[in-house]
Amino acid sequence: MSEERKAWWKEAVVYQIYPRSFADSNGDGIGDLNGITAHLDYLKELGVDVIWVSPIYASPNHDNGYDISDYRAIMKEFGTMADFDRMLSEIHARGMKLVMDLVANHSSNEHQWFVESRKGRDNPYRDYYIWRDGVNGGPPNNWGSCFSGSAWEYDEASAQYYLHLFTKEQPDLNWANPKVRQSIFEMMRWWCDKGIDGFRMDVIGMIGKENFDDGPVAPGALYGDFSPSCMHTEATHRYLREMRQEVLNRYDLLTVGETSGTTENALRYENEDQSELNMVFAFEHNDGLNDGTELAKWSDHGAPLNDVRSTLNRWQLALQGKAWNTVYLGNHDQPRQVSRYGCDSELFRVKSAKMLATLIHTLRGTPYVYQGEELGMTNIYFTDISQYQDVENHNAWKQWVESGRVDAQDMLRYFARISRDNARTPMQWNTQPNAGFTTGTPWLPVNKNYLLINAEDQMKDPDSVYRYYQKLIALRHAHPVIVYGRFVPLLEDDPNVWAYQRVYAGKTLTVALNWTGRKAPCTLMDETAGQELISNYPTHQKGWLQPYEAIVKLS
Ligand code: TEU
Ligand code: CA
Repeated sequence: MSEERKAWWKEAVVYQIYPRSFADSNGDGIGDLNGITAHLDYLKELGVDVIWVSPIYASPNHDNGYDISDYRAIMKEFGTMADFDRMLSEIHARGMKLVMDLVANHSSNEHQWFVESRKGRDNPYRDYYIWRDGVNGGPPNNWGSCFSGSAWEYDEASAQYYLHLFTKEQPDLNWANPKVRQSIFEMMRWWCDKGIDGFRMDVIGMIGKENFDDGPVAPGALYGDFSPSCMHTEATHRYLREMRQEVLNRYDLLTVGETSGTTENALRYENEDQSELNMVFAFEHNDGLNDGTELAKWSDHGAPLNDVRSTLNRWQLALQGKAWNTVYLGNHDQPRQVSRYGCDSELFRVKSAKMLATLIHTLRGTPYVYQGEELGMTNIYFTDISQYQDVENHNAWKQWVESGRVDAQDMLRYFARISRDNARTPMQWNTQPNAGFTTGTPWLPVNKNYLLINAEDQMKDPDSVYRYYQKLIALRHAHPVIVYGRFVPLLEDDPNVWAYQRVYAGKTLTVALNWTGRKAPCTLMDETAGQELISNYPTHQKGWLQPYEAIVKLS
């Protein structure tokens, strides 16, 4: 196998900031850019190389900034362009880089393009969006939106429907129109010329709509699946190659696509010839855990070792030597990783958070750390629908509970397990009121466990989850085998232990992780020679891995 090509974005660790929940500098309860700037030393000390900031553009916030009304303006609540410029220069001054979120499959319905487009069939911006006539008094086809309901919204004035794969306030842009592509590319160059270092591309695998045929209807589903017409189409690949020519090739960027899909899909976006993107986010280990029906996300499904390991090992092997992986368990769309994959009870929270950290920092690929994960922050476990802010929960509640299709208590249990709001509660900085996130009223409540879990305490404690992340990140920077090593799975059938090696330039890294809260029989590490690089236990037991124990050795 050929040796990995070197690149700064392979060696980097990325830290994701969800700005609304990171740090509020002016007491309005909403995180902002000056709040980020004020905490850059914290991130520098953690050791991360790149900050990916979720959308900070002007937005009416139907989907917390993933509905953009002006791509060249900063959201009022987050500050001003001057604040942005200062944040960027302070990030660069510390030797870190900034990746922006590019949300261009859709805009906000308040974007000037859509305001124009909606004015009528003859408007010059009509074709910036996807308008169709209805069929038999109903929508143009049977597609459902990702956030419940039909993917089509009827517009009385022009007697046509427009497409929205997310909320109706997020109309899909018409990438088939060259003017749309030029407008987006021009905007991207504008940000690159300001000095940003990359893009995380929101649902980029959906930009090319191939046709508008009805989609297959899964058992129990209310709508058809748009995927065959909208996901990973040839058109999408054409647009991305054009984007590469028109924008990406002109700068030295980190590009990561949010695409979902299979390893085969991924290999088309991210290839070593770099004709499209550097890497993509896989969804299979997260969203693939459910049973594939429309209600899928709303279930009691757990995260057994066998499912997660077989999926991630397969992704490791499929991309090896051909493309680059992302490695992540949590983000702003997923619940807290320690609650989902580890154990958030006091007994095992710290141990399991460190075990999961070991996994994401030692698999092959660029690790993505989601804010608060480095503290072992947990789900919030709301108990009432009124506590949720996320539009996804409210829409699902209407579609399934208010219609009598799903029991309210069941749905609340599913939400508590998987709702996106679990990861969106404010960052826990210290033991001050509201965990030091704000002096006002936070837009989403702070998790009550902040007296136990907060940054200030953890920075003082050499044994904290934060210090463990810091050590893992430093190890990545010190040992090329962690970045460039070939992935070799071990003990693939072990019921408790996830183990693998990484091999590079005469060095071997061996990793063993007990995925369970029980002692697990395991002799691998006893038999492995070499220096221990990191572990979440001070001592080991011969023949066993202790609950959630993680050991990494270098030989
Ligand atoms: O998410 C796209 C997406 O398909 C999922 O992550 C989805 O939000 C989630 O699984 C719902 O169950 C991106 C953004 O990350 C997300 O925050 C936005 O809401 C969405 O696109 C629309 O822009
Ligand atoms: Ca604020």
